[in-house]
Amino acid sequence: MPLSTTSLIKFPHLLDRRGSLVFVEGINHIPFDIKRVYYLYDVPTGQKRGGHAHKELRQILIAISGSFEVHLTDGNKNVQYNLNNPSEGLLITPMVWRDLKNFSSNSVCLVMASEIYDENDYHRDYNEFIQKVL
Ligand code: T46
Repeated sequence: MPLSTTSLIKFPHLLDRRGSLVFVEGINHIPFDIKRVYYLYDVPTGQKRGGHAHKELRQILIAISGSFEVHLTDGNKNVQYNLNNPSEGLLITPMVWRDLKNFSSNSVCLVMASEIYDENDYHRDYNEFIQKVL
C-alpha cells in the first residue's frame, strides 16, 4: 500500500479553564474497528522502536505526551512526522516500514490497532520487505 494512504487525523479538542480534553470515537474518527490498544513509554534516550512493516495491520499512533519522530517508507517514498500533539493521530497503513526515534523524556505513544497481535503479520527484515514492495 503506498505511503500516500497514511495520514494525520485530527480529533476533537475541547479547551476550557480546567485544561484540555480530546476524544476519539471509533465509529466517527477511526477508519477501522479497534481490536487492540497499547502504549510505549519510558523509552530511554537514544532508543528506537519499530524497525518493521505490517502486512495487514492498520494503526493510529498518538503522542499522548511528549514527542517523537516517525520515519516511514513504502520503498519508493520517505516521509517523516514529528508527533507532539495529543489531538492528532497518525494513520499507518499496511506495507509501510516505520522507524520511531528521538523520543522526548516523558513521551507516551498510544497506539490503536485494527487487529490483535500476530507476529506473522510482521516484516522485520528490511530487504525482505523491499523485495515485496518493489
Ligand atoms: C508499531 C510501534 C509503534 C505483544 O506481545 N503484543 C503487542 O501488542 C505488541 C505491540 C508487541 N508484543 C510483543 C512482541 C515483541 O516481543 O512485544 C515485543 C516488542 O514488540 P515490537 O518489537 O513490535 O515493538 P515496537 O515498539 O518496536 O513496535 C510496536 C508495534 O509492533 C509497531 O507496529 O508501529 O510499536
